[in-house]
Amino acid sequence: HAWAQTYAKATRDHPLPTESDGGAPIQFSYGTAGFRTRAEILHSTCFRAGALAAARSLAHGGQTTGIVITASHNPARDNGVKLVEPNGGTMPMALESVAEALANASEADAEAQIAALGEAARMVDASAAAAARASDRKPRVFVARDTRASGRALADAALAGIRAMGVEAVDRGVATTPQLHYYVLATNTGAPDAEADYYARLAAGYAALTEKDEDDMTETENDTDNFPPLVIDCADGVGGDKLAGLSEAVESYGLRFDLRNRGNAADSSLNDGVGSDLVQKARTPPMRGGFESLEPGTRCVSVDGDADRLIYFETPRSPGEPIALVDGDQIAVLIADFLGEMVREAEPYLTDVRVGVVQTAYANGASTKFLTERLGEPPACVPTGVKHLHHKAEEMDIGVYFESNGHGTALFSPAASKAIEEATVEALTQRAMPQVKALLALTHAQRCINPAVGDAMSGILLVEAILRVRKIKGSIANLYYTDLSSRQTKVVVRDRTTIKTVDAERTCEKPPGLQEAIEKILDDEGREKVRGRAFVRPSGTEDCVRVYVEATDEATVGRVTDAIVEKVR
Ligand code: 16G
Ligand code: ZN
Repeated sequence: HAWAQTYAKATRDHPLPTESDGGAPIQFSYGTAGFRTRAEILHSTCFRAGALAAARSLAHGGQTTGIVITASHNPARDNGVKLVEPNGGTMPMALESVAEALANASEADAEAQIAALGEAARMVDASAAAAARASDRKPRVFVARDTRASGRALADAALAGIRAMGVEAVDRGVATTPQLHYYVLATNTGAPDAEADYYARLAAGYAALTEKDEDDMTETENDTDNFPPLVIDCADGVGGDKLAGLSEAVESYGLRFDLRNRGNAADSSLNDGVGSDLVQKARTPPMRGGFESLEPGTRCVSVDGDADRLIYFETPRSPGEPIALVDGDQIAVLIADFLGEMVREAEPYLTDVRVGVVQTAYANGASTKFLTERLGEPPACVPTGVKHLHHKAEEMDIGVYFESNGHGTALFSPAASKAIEEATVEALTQRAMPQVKALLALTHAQRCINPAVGDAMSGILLVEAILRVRKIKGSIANLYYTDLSSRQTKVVVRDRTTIKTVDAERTCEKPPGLQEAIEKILDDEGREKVRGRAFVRPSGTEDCVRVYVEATDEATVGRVTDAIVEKVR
């Protein structure tokens, strides 16, 4: 390899951490969403991840790839690194073991690192390989980071890793995870990829989707114009600045944001007492940002530390009441229902385009039941982690996927996009105006969505647009169904790897007897009557086991949880 020598020399300047894990070297693993751990031990990993992203650019004939330095919703002291492929997607799972071999090879063993990089530079599917051979692009990697204090130094390590491969490294500065994914996709498809272009694209999609036609205009000064500003908890993270940028782009279309926890206050603290993870799991409003003094029932959004998740909630209707949560499941149903209706209204010009939904086992059973009835078949269920959901949604014409925690988006297959375009032309020729209107809504929705990955910013625009189009001004909690009670519990065990799950994490295959015990606990409660459901799985991001229990009432959920936790310990 042309780069082997320079790389072998450079890697010596980026040694592995000197700390060890009880005598043994620290083992880095490419978890659910990249390498993620305490920031101070990530230096060599970021250098090597930079080299890996460079190898991926080489593999794709010089198409741009990317690196994001972030630990999302995890504490400020952590950091992490994830790779972005030329299509704006996440690193293929088949490369995870290569990435781990690279991250864990000793620095003296440059050979092992070079072997792993060589493998990454070769691993492409046949069509990509052919395109790569035909390409004469100059290889390049974009690097972005969130607002963590450790980010600058780790980004520098990644930039050095890219340059060690003789590949151009572009520092894209501070950005959200979905922004960087978008930049990579945009540049490879010849679209403008500056930050302002990203905002302009989303804002234009929002504007077009919410533009009023004549019928609406004649309504008495449509009061949907007077939506109050949307209150957004930015988790004291990168979303603070970036949502301010988006806000400028959408303001003239009547969408206003009231941004809180922007990371610029004296008491700012990333993800600590704020952010979507807290709001969704603890079902409380953010602890800072003045949420307690909002009007009862105010619609709010919480994003996470790298702004790829969003959760809606409404402040308590009366003192002492909990917030009304609008989690990823409810957001998915809102979006899928809207897109599904547009598809139906576009008939007979649009045919054979179906809207599907992808969930995980954590989806509230009430949402699954609702969708099963609405779609005529159960939504797809896959293991936790965006990569699994995204992958499945790619198989659908229009695939809406969301995790309950707010990661998600809607994907339009190339065939569906083309069918929508063609149907629009046909319907216009026939002057079939209701169908044209529905088809244009599908076109505009695609622009309002980040086409690369789930994105809190584009998610907010899409939801807000749907609410305006549908003239929904009141509460959006439990709009379609009422959530069953549920609880997620964290259990610390000696070795979480002894638990192995199958069937999209819904069944424990190991250790022997655990699944039978769970079944018996549910049966003893009268499973059917209480609509009981429970599962146990090892976390992909923390050293713990997660227990999920759902039933019609809190008391049952509590009893089942206690009984299962006892079996797991
Ligand atoms: C990561 C995943 C998220 C998943 C979570 C589960 C991405 C971008 N993020 O944050 O999708 O819900 O891990 O963590 O894939 P857990 O296994 O610790 O519950
Ligand atoms: Zn995130």
